[in-house]
Formats: sequence, C-alpha cells, structure tokens
Amino acid sequence: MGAKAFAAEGTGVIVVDLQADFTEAKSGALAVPGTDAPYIDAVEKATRELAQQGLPIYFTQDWHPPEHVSFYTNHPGTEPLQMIKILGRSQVMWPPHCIQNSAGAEILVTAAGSTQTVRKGLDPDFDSYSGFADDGGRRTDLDRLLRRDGINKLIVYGLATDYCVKATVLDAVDAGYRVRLFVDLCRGVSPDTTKRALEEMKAQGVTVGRFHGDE
Ligand code: VGL
Ligand code: ZN
Repeated sequence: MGAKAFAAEGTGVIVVDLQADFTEAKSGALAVPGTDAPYIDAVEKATRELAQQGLPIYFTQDWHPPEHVSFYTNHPGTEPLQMIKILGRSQVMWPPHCIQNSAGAEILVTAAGSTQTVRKGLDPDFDSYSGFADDGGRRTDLDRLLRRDGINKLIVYGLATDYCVKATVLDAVDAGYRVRLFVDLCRGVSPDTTKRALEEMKAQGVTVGRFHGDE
C-alpha cells in the first residue's frame, strides 16, 4: 500500500474535476478515454484511504454558466476540439459540459474527513483549467485554503491529465508546493498531449508516481 508513505504533516490531496461529464461511466458530454466504472472506483478508494490517513482532500469542480466561452455551441461555425483565438488567447472549443447545477457537473467521488470543494470556470468570459486561477488571472480560494491548512506538499490526480490536471499541477509548482502526481489515477483526453503534459510536469520537478504499486 503505497499511500502510507505520503501521509505526512503538511500534505494535502487535490482531486481534479472527477465529474460526471468527464467520464465514460456516466456517458459524459466530454468523456475522457479510460474513465470507466473501475477507474472511478479506484479514485474513490484511494481518496477514502488518503482521507482516512488524515490528509485533507480538496476537490476542484469545473462549474460553467451555459454561456461559457469554451462551449463551441456559443461560437457559431466552430466544432468540438477546434482551437480559436479570442482577444489574443487560444481557446479550445469544447462540447458544453459541467454546467452549473446540472447532473454532468456532479463530483463522483466522496470521502469522509476533511473535504472541500473549489469551483472554477464560473466567469463566462474565461476558461479555467487550473484550480488556482482562470485564464484572466482571477484566483480561486484554493491557494488560500491550502495555506490556511498548513499545506506545502500536494498529491494530485484526476481529470484530465493534459488539461486541468496539468494546469493545476504547474500552478501549484509555481506557487511553491512540492507536487506528487498519481498517474494511475489520471486519464488524458489524447495520448500525445498527455505524454507531453507528463514530460512538462516532470521537467518542472513534479514526481510522477503511482498510488498502486509504486514502492
Ligand atoms: C477540462 C476541458 C474543459 C478538464 C475542463 O477538467 O481537464 N477539460 N474543461
Ligand atoms: Zn471546462
């Protein structure tokens, strides 16, 4: 059981966007490959175990208004996965997903113990892959919560490796946290961007390990 080794003072767990719309198991609008019921089960079990060891759990939650800038349906003539420029920023066109208060936005894992949820992507004009701040630079509560709780090391896993996990991890490194990624509890949108995301995170000093069968 690898998890025991990480149950240290000052360690927190960020579970990124484990939401119905990102999973095959719930026939989500933006289902990430490999997000079947066994995957969700594995994330649930790991999260429960880490919480049981006393680690605080921070869930991020994509939480978009229907008029969100990232939805291709709000940009006539575009199609899913197309990249467009908006006011100089690159924006991927996504199917409408994680709409506030919809079933698709629901977080699929639960854990007893200290858990908090940080919502992101609420501003219709800015996307927000990172749990720390959106593309317009507006900060969420995440960093403040972590500091309040005395966290300086993070375990991170969830969806999607090449988008929200990557952005959250890189912002965490920037903010001075030591980060360990449990790659077996992550899934990516596409293989090539996922591979590059893992390389980029490693290059920034992130430890890429596994929850199951690491040591
Ligand atoms: C995500 C695309 C759009 C993610 C969120 O959670 O990785 N990806 N919104
Ligand atoms: Zn989104």
